Amino acid sequence: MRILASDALIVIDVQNDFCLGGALAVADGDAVIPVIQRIAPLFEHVLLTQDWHTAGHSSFASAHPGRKPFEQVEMSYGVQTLWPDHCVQGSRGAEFHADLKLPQAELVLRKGFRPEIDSYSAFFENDRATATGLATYLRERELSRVFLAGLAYDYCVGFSALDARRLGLPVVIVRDACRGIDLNGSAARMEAEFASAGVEIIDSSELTRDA
Ligand code: VGL
Ligand code: ZN
Repeated sequence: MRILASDALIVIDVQNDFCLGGALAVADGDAVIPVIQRIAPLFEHVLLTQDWHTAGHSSFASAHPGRKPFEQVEMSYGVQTLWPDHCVQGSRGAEFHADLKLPQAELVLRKGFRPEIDSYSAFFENDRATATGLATYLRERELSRVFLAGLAYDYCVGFSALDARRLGLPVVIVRDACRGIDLNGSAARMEAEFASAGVEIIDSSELTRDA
């Protein structure tokens, strides 16, 4: 697959808390880093997202007395899974993993900073309506196709992919550059949605730079 000047690689949430030893560690999460380091130079445009929660964020189980991580609660905007405290603004866990070295990244998009609402997707918060600004950013920069890599495959990567499709953007997920949480079948559910939404899934070995 040839990469074009109008393509953006969006690296989702490769932060300490989602990696080995982190507060919400994704199994084998660190394994995405060498793959991302290998493919990033093929892209003219690299963008990063950073999960960036307030202390005591409403997506944290600790903010809901009697509730535990990975349970679900009903919020004003629908069902929300509760997570361990993670990616608190300014914490070490919120920092990008030290082995992720992408100084060429043109944008760091922070999300999940509103105390009352979570944001898995890089495009819309979990009400699926509050915009992060990324859609407008891509449009103004004439970046018309997105490649996704990072963590977690079945949450932030997946929601970003589905929202991009909703916006009419072609989406390619680089599968081996992602790892998932797979909570109660979330990965299979997400993949069924990828299929009906037309999200393309490739292996990093399929990527080649346009000559
Ligand atoms: C994520 C759960 C909570 C992710 C972020 O990056 O996939 N998952 N916050
Ligand atoms: Zn989060």
